[in-house]
Amino acid sequence: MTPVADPGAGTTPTRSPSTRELQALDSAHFIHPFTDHGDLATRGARVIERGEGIHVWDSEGHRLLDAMSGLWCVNAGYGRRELADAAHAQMMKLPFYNSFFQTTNEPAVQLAAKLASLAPTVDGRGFQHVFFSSSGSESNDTNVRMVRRYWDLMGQPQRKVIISRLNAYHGSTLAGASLGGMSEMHAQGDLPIPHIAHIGQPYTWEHARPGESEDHFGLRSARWLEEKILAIGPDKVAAFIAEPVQGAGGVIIPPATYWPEIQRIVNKYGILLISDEVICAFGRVGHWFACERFGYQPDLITFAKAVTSGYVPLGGVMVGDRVAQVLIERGGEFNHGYTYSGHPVACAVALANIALMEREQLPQRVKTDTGPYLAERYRELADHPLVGAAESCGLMAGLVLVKSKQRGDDGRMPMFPAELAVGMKCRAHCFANGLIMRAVGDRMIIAPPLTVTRADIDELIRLIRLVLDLTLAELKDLGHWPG
Ligand code: PXG
Repeated sequence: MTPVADPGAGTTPTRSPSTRELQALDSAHFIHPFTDHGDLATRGARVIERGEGIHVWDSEGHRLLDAMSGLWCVNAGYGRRELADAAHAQMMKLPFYNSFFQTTNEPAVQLAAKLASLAPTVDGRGFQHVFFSSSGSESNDTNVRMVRRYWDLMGQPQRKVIISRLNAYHGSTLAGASLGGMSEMHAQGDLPIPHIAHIGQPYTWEHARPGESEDHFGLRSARWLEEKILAIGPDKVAAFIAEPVQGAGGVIIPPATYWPEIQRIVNKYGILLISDEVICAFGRVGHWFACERFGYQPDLITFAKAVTSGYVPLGGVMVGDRVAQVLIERGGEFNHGYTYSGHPVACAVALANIALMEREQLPQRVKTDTGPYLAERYRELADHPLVGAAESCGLMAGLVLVKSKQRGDDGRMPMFPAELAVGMKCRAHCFANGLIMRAVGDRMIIAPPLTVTRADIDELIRLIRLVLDLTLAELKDLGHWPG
């Protein structure tokens, strides 16, 4: 570890701080996202020190298989020298210049053109333009402003409502958290802001009726959008926003019938469609942009995270021709932008990252090799006594921990009581056994780097089976099994 200044001993670098010292400094000064700091202070934060390939190491020397790609972003894996080289070269040439006041810079221009070439085109309609930000949240704020501006310019300023879904995650700014459908987020700070409405999510496990087919449920849940549009008044609805597969909500994969029906409905009422692909783009589900996989054509696509494989912050909005044409031809100045819109270093890293992904054919590999292989191996986990369902899409996957596989009178497998926090118990076994997996309630989810090999997937499945066994043993010890 690089020597840092000893706290309280002046500014001269002296020695490497111990894990305990870092934890104490962390507790004293660092407010973390989505964290209970009282709780964190009692246990001390885990200090992650370095990464290589699909692994990270903590400050105590433990190696962890990072099956979450950092936070759904390190798609190219850790330790990729060419990304660091691209940042270094660009920093030495031009570390920053803004793109306000009729100026631009080469990496931003090249990246915009590259992204336009990768975006899907259907019936001659595609994405020739990009707006840059530094995160997914900023990008979704941009979407709200852009959608409102579009409808103003179209002479329909009454179209203000953006419809989203419960359990969606669209970021943490006021607009992002409002668009999102997380009730714990809405409970803090008087959210959502006005003109946002929510419908249910297409989560078959939770919301399909007993005996209802996937296809039928897909159509029924898509029609919740039509019902909401009619309830609000079609002339007041501006847009619908959704993740192709809900990520933070627990890797909720919609039935195949869902997205085509959503497309039919937005077309019928002329409302804009925003595909929030902050997690799903850049190869995660086997395509550069996930809407291609699910067969729909959005007007705006939110991206961030894996555009740089998380090496530096960058986000943005792919602006479809329908919206771009109106903004450019009729809009004059759009009074919106960030200091770091089109940051040259972030854009240079993104270009190097996309070149790397093209060279290693990562989206293609996910589509034809590692994605299908993960699906096959992941499904096997459903034979574990704790697993009610195990499903995947590309390289994102979720499994449900259940109390019993015996279906109750309601036709469903019973779940553990929330207070038992079985998902968190399982997550603790993951960390203790060299695996990073996320728990969303009692859904355990993964999204490993796209560089994983079949052998890595075998190792991942072995570790997951191990932590499931350990979780089961703990539940038995606690007297909660059989449920
Ligand atoms: N949209 C989607 C679909 C996301 O997943 C954002 C927007 C916001 O991006 P920024 O860059 O502003 O964080 C995200 C972010 C989790 C988790 O617990 C997921 C995200 C962020 C933090 C935690 O799975 N996704």
